[in-house]
Amino acid sequence: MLKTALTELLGIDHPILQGGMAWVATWELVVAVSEAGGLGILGAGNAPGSYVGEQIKRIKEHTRKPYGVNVPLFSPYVDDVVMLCVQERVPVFTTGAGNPTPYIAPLKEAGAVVIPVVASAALAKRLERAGADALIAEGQESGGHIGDVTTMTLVPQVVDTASIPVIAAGGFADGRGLVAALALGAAGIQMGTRFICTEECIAHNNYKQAIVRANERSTMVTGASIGHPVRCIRNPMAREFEELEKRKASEQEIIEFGTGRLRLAVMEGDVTHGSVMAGQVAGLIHDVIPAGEVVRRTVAEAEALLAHMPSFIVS
Ligand code: TUI
Repeated sequence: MLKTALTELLGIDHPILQGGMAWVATWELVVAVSEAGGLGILGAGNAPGSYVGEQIKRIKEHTRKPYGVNVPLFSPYVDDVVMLCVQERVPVFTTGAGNPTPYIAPLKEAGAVVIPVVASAALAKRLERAGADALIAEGQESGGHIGDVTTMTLVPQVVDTASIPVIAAGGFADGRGLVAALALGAAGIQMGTRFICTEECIAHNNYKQAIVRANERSTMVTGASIGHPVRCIRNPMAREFEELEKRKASEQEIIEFGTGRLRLAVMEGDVTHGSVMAGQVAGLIHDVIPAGEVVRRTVAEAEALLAHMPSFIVS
């Protein structure tokens, strides 16, 4: 077992969070990860409160372990989702793609542990002052909406800035990554892409296989020209997106082109016209296994590596 400031803060067995991915991180995956001793996180995405409420109900029916809910701050339903999480006493709340300051106090008053995702040390500092309980420092290797700093450089700079626990995200899929994150001063990791390739994840099998087939150069970033950089697998959709951006199509045209693409890939399995969001770590993922196995494998690898580390020191 690995005990860190994160396992203590959340009351979980292993310092592993499952990213709260829109459309992908539904109650089935959340329950599997939390039951395995990690923290499963529901992805609210752009969904309304009614959907999120139904998902929370299912989670509560299937596990008594801690779990989380993530909301990207550009969702039109942020206020509803936050209110619902307050009412439902959701134990952990994570945010992405923006500054969650106004939501921190109400969530904390309801007893939630609030963990924003940050892509810069500057925002990390501001959010610690605003009352965040921990921070997820996410590098540009991640899938989906990203910042522009690498995980390797962002994590230690956030660690140096903040005195609350830091969780490293972006580029993690195994125990080697977990040990590296601990070495950078993080108290744990969050994995997204790795948890898509699990039996409990409801993403279409075509989506999972696109990740299994990918190598380290299979992803690219779309949407940077309109301020929404999103990392996804390089497919015909992503190339067409790139062409639109190159010929400086209007923001409205680009938004219209991108709308609904993630749902198309995740739910319909259309990995040609859909947006297959995935991190650069996709090339490290070769199988679809139970989510609990991801947690157990990652911890076992990390423990073996850590036990071996003292042998590098010679006197
Ligand atoms: O949120 C994410 N990743 C996401 S959200 C998402 S949903 C979506 N659906 C369809 C199309 C596009 C997106 C897919 N992937 N990750 C967390 C994250 N947050 N990464 C980077 C950031 C971030 C960036 C800037 C956090 C804060 C921030 O602050 C800017 C500011 O306001 O200071």
